[in-house]
Amino acid sequence: MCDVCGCGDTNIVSEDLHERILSDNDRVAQHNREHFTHRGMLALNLMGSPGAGKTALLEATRRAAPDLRLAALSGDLATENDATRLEAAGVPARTITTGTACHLDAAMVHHALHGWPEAEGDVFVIENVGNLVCPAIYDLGQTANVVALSTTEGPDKPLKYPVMFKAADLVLLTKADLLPHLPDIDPKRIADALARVMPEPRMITLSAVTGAGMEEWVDWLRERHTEARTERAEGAPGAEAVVADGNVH
Ligand SMILES: Nc1nc2c(ncn2[C@@H]2O[C@H](COP(=O)(O)OP(=O)(O)OP(=O)(O)O)[C@@H](O)[C@H]2O)c(=O)[nH]1
Ligand SMILES: [Mg+2]
Repeated sequence: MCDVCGCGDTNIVSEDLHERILSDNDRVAQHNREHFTHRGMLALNLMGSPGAGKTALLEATRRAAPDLRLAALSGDLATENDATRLEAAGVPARTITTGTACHLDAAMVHHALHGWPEAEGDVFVIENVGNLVCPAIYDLGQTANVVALSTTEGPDKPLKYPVMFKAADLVLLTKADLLPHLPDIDPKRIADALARVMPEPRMITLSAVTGAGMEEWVDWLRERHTEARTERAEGAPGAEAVVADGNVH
């Protein structure tokens, strides 16, 4: 739960008020979505536990697909470490500093886009705050949700944190290079658990260290980016609603 919004604690924020916060959030999220759609960008909400390997995944994606134009917004409570790492890896990146908030919301992303009008890319990744609960509840205007789950977290996580995995379009089982050292972890058990919570289960096992599995992930990105571009070309609802200069307002 955050000190900022009191999410999850009905003593601080009543259910009615929480509903209102979410509906205000959805309105701004839709506005962000129009911004991404208008530009033909694939916008991803990348979520997962602290240390699941989200930033390392983006660094490895840059290495695996240098032609794919990536840009990232990294949500972080207190540092700019992730954006600094990504910039060093060649990925244009900015930080959203959340202070005590345990998730990003649509207004934070909207504000960050205002401060970064030149943000471009084929794939725009919003790396959410490391947390397996609250980030899944707040729509940011993304095209798809991607959840990084590392091999060391254990196979029960999809069942223990169903809200996160129910919302996932794709789960990346990260740190596959550690599997030989984890005799109790069977990726098939993780896939079975995901099949019980994800509406359309899809898991890619990969390693940012060895590069194993990265090709399948990059193929997924390219396919989804082609869909995003097609949506723009066909004039998806909302695409024309963004003002003529193409910036978010
Ligand atoms: N062995 C191994 N280690 C990895 C891999 N990916 C990430 N790591 C390590 O895991 C640690 C956390 O990685 P990060 O990329 O910072 O994780 P994160 O999810 O971005 O973390 P937060 O942003 O703090 O939530 C680092 O020490 C990485 O080097 C991997 O594929 N294999
Ligand atoms: Mg990170």
